[in-house]
Amino acid sequence: MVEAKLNIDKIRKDFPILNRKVNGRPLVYFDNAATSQTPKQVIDCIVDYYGNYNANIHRGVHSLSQEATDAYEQARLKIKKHFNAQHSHEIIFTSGTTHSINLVANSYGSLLAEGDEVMVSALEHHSNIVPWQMLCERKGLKMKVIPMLENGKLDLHYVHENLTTKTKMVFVNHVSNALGTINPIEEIISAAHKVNAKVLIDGAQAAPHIQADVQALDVDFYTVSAHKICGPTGVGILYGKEELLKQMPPYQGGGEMIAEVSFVKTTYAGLPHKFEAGTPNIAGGIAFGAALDYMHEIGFDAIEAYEQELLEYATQRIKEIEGVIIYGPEPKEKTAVLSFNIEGLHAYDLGTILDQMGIAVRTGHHCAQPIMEYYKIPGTARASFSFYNTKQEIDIFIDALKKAVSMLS
Ligand code: C6P
Repeated sequence: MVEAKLNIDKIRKDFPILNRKVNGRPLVYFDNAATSQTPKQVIDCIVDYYGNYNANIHRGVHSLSQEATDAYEQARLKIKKHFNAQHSHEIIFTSGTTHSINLVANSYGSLLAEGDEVMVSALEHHSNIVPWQMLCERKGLKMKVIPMLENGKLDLHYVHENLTTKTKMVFVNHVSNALGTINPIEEIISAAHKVNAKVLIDGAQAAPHIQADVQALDVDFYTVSAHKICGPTGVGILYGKEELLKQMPPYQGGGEMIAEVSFVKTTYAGLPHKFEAGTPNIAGGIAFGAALDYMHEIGFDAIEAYEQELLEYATQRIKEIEGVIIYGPEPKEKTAVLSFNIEGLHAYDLGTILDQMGIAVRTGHHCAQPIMEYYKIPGTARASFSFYNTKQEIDIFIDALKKAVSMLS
């Protein structure tokens, strides 16, 4: 059994926060899609950086600066290897997915012209909608929206029927944060490339569960936030194909992104530095590498299989509750996200009562309002599982949910 393979007891000991109580009850943390918890290996890495070699990078000849630079660039290499990028300079450090998408929308977006079209999916997080809307307003572009279906999947007919030579970019998430839907990005990328459109895949929700291979996918841009994959907040990456990143103008100006500066003319550094203005989140970048090491030690295949077991178990158990409505596709077609409502009750009230019992879930629109609009609901309760969760925790959650329902009915 996969559960035994993972050695959950040992894994849970790596996460100090899982020992704490919330409102007098042992913490049951089911808000992993918002941010994952941090293992002590990653916490230790941050403490080690600040305690032993804190210095600015790419700047000093002194030893500390060189140690910090080496560690930061080692992390970039680990990330390159993890996503199977062809070159490490295709990995741009950012503050997270939101920053990565804004970078592409502003930089690659500046190469688009009035009358061009872009295509976005109805399943997106606001981070993959708003920067493009802002671009469309600025440049006079037309935005087409791939509709969603009742089952929480995308209407792929729309993609095939509406991609034209006018379409310059397509943006879709690998996995929906609100529903967990795993989108058929291979098919979308290949269809977009047939009309020469570039594709940005928002990998924020996929990264903790699925190891994406950017070369096999032939994706143009892929974005990730470290904090959803056992790393710290405030750091992430943009993967971009070298040929595209080279064509793109810098997004932000400042230190480190230049070759030479004068008041007559400034020239820019090569990749990846052209897109990394200012002092970055050095400890964060190094810790992102440590988080990937940690996840690989456990193994992405084992993680995915175990989380799938948790999802199937939770889905089956929650159906014991009368009036439960589950949103999104069947467990096999999504990551470990259970988005639900209970007829006649507000998700917010459920979340508040669950919190009183030590259980953390997210409630609301999950920064994906178009999905809520489609279902004509203000929001859902979302329980999202990680490899350090257990079936026993799901039992606690279901019991608590039953109590909450009887209190609110
Ligand atoms: N979703 C959630 O609870 P940042 O904030 O930049 O790290 O990630 C933004 C983001 C972009 N795309 C997707 C698919 C996401 O899920 C998120 C973050 C969190 O669902 C917080 S809103």
